[in-house]
Amino acid sequence: MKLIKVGFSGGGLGKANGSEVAPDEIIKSLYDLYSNEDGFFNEFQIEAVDVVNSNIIETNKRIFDKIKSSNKCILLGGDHSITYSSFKAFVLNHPDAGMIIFDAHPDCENNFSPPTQEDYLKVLIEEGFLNPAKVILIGLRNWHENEIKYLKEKGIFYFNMKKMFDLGVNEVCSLVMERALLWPSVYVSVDIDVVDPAFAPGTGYCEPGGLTSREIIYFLQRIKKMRNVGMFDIVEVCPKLDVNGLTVKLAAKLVREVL
Ligand SMILES: [Mn+2]
Repeated sequence: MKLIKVGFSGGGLGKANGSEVAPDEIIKSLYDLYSNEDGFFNEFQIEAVDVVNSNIIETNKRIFDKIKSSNKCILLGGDHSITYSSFKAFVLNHPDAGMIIFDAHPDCENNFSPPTQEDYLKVLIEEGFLNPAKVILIGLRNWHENEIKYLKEKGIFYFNMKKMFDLGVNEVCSLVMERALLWPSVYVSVDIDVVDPAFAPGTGYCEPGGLTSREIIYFLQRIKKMRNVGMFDIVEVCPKLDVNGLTVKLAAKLVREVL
């Protein structure tokens, strides 16, 4: 599969500064993982979007053009704003696509144009690129009042961490897959802050009480087997905030498992 580096932190409101080097760091770590847990060494090719960190509009355009002409691929961010243009290009080639999103936050804060890392999801919905009935959010545990109102108003399906703990990861994963298998195609977005900072401290918005490393690996190992998954992104890794490279290594492991 193709890995596309998008080392862009300009949509990050300052909190993602440093995430522009994450794609290279993750790929370096990826070479230390000889196979996935099923024992396969799946090949990958590396490409990059030539980002302009001071210009979000130009960068969005370049992301869009790159993804538009790409088949199944994994995008390595960068801050979460990159998912905006990436999904827009994906849905152009995959009409009525839905999104499975792992994130500690709903990212539905404002309706900024171009969107930042805090509102890319709301803007995709408001601009009509994404049907809110085809969104599943997993791992939420910190939100603004207006965000939870928005989720409810739009009928967006979500599993916060409380519900996840009640139901168990296995059951939640089955429910997610049952629902998403009805969509024509699926874009999977992983904001690394869905993982507990004990396992993934290298990110701008640490939120205690998240998934363990094993739980996110479990989810992705099952979800990648869905026939309609067309694309993954992994965002918000910030190497300069990392501890012993744990977050970078986890991101590399997730890439290895979904390749
Ligand atoms: Mn996010």
